Amino acid sequence: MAGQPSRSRMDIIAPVITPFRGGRIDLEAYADHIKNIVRKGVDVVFVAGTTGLGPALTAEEKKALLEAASSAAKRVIFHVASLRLEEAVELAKYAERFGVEAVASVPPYYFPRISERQIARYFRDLCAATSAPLYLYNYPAATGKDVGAPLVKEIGCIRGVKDTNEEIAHTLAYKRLMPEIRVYNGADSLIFASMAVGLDGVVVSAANYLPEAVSAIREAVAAGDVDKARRLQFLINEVLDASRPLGYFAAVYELVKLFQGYDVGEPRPPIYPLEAAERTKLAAAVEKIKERI
Ligand code: FW2
Repeated sequence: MAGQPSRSRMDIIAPVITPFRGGRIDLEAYADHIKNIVRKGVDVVFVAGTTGLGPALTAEEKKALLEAASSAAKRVIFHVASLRLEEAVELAKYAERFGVEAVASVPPYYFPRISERQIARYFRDLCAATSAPLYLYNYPAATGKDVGAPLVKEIGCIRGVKDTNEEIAHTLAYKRLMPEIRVYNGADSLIFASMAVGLDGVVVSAANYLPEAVSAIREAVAAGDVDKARRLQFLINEVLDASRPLGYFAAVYELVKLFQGYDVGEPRPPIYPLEAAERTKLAAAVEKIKERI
């Protein structure tokens, strides 16, 4: 297995963006981007998550990303969710050959009124399909389903949770009911809070464009420097305020360019790239933030 999770410090997990050029993935840019953010404090990369536009990728594209990520980082989590169980199972099995730290999945999404029994069955089927630990990716705002702590406990085979949720109490409930599993929060606005309450770490898009700041928040929390950690968190919040109205997942590509100084391609429609006027507006906001980082 590639790298066991460190118990002694909180993990910074980057849901890595998927760089496209002319509709095709640029795997070299992907691997170079991963190497840069790992150098700057990222511990684990999350492949084909939301920021990576996972639900809009083919199975072959996800496999290619996993291979590139595994060559660039020691610790990898692979998001395998698919509305075709057969495909999710195939990806979960495929992940074994790369010694991933975990495979993760959102619950079956889009369809309203899927029962708790059906959600539990989906996760148990995935657990049975792979020897890799299975993590729940809970993102109710995106999937329309909240798989809370009691259901995870009942499912029984889930070894970690990434909860993209701005309610920290919701995330803490997993830890309270199941202290033995890894619990991460996925909200960019809660990096400081997640670390301060002793979660196992964070899974945040900001680790793509400001890995140094996310890492500095972790160091400040460890040193008890609450003022510094909160100041950095608020600067990230300013980035969110400037970029969310433009379409956050497209804006992340520009933010990497603006903060890290290199081109990581663009998203693929229907996640349309920012237009020129939007890029100019974002660049002006980032200039002001950069002065204070
Ligand atoms: C992913 C994440 C992080 C996001 C969050 C979006 O897969 O992209 O949920 O940073 O703002 O886990």
